[in-house]
Amino acid sequence: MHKYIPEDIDAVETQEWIDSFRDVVELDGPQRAQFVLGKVRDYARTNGIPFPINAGTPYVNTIPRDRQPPYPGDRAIERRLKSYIRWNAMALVVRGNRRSAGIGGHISTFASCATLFHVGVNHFFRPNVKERSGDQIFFQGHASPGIYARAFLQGRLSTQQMHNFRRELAQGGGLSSYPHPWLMPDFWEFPTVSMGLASITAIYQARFNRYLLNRGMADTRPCRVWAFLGDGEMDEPESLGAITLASRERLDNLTFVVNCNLQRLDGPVRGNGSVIQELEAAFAGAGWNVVKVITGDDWDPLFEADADGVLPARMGEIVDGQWQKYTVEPGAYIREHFFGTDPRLLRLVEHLSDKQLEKLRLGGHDPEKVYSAYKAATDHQGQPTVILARTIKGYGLGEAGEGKNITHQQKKMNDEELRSFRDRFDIPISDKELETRRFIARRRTARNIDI
Ligand SMILES: Cc1ncc(C[n+]2csc(CCOP(=O)(O)OP(=O)(O)O)c2C)c(N)n1
Repeated sequence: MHKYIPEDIDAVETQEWIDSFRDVVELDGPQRAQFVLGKVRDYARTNGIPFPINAGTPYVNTIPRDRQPPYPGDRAIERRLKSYIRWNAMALVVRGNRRSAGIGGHISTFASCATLFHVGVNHFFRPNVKERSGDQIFFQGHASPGIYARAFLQGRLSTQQMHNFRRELAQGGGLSSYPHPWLMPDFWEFPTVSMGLASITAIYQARFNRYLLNRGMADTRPCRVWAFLGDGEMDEPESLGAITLASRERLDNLTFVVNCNLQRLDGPVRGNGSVIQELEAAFAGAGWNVVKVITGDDWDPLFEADADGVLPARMGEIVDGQWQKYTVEPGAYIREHFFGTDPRLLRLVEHLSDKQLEKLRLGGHDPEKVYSAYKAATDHQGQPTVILARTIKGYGLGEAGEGKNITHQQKKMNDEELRSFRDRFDIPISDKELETRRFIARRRTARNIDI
């Protein structure tokens, strides 16, 4: 970002270099081209010409559309279930705070990582069964309402427990604020909410699994360790403190998923920079396999129509504070300020309405992009993988906080905000029922509704 780019003092010579390089690619293939470029770089370095290490790649998806595997699930059913879980997670916090203001809880973190979580549970995470050990998952601590919401829909938690979120000692039992096996031994496997714990513990867990295997003590081959982490959380010293250990030990049984909503507790993670590019450089430099999931399927046709490569270049210019601004502004603003800097960019979106521009989906909210990244991570051998997924904090909350600085602390929603949340995710709750902020349950009970 904002690197110093010297002026091109001889454009003809520059073009000749590019033409020769293209010839090598076309005639001898990409491997030979990489080899030649490597030789030029080595020549520069051994002759004292500074050649900075650059672990960054353009600000686009690592996996292009034509390399995406087919999605194995039923998107419509999955979306329906995910929407109900979104609703229950929101209702858990909002109801709690109506009963007792200040009881706390977080809506926006799970709202941002719901798709990251659901693609995992629907297609990747394997439970412990008699014949083999299962996967070990470190959940992003502030997303706990979403995990409870799913367990409730499955019938694993009672309505009473849901009513008593953050009131474990209340009559009938309750739910702890955050993941902790000491507080809820039959539910949580790992404590995570003190930020930085999940990352370093996940690395040592993956390493310990290898230790058990290598000494013939347990067959841990089927176990994969997944850690869901916040982008702000990556600033804790423990988060990056052991990442070279993971690559040195070739822990390909380990996947990090960083929920890059670009926000932390009360503001941007990197207002004037790019946290995704920074993390990519840190992890790639430490020897990890890095998979970036930046844009969703709405963007694919734009990239494909962009013959001059102006779109990736423009994306690379935008700092995170500005991305956040696009999240809270209407489509007309995005057209003027993002696409409006070059007529070629404007032409790419002339067929889209302002509303469509506003809704251009990001990668971390697109199940197919997320599935591709998880598949690439689980297939990859010899290195741990980090997935950097671009999301929006408070996704779906609209005026109640989507992408706003206050969203982390949002615990209340008025009737109007609830109505738009319900409509956006097609939740089967009538206007009358909105008032009660009911949970959606598997079976009809006195206080909940059926699905
Ligand atoms: C060690 C530690 N310091 C501070 C906090 C308080 N805290 C809770 S959430 C949060 C911000 C989380 O930001 P991020 O990791 O980006 O996750 P997000 O909720 O935005 O997805 C902070 C600072 C904490 N939980 N742990």
